[in-house]
Amino acid sequence: MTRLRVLPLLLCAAYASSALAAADERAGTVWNEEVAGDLANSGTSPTVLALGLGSNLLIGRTGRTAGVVDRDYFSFTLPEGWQLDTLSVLPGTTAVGTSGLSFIAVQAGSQVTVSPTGGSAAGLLGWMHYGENDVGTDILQIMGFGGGAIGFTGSLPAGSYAFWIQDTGTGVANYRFDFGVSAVPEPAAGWLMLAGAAGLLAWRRRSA
Ligand SMILES: [Ca+2]
Repeated sequence: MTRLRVLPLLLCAAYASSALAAADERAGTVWNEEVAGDLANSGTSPTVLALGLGSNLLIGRTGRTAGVVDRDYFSFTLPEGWQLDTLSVLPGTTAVGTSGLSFIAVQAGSQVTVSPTGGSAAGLLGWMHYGENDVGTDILQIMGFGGGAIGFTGSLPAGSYAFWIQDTGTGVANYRFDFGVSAVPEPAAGWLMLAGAAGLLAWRRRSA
């Protein structure tokens, strides 16, 4: 009887510890324009970023100075077994112009080929207008509902993605984003969890 009680608990503990180990791999700051310089201004040759599992901070600025809009383009590739779960707007994010909103978009692949002045979202995976009111919000799913875009729901799976950020208002708009990347639960871990849950259920039935 003792073995039956302990086994499911051990299985659950094993699953929990593997999940915690994955969460511990926090990547930190992936790009800070103040330190690393301005992100690429061209969608077809974006700055290539290397994201890690966990938190990936992106700090930069856009806006219009002396009549020139500073557009920021970057891309990254999520290897097999990884996914992008969240895109959080962090404190320090500001927008300029009359709308008080900046623009962020994502296109599948390693380039943004959609024209920044074309006025059409066709070809984009998703987009959104964000501002100070979105601080503390995970906007990934909202981007997936961007009108005129291909759209997506849930996490973005393994693959390459190119992002485009801009604020065409006059002045400097700061942005701070956190890209939350996780490892897709391995089938083995899933089976382990199911086995643990089944064992627990059997144990509770026996107890009752
Ligand atoms: Ca910039």
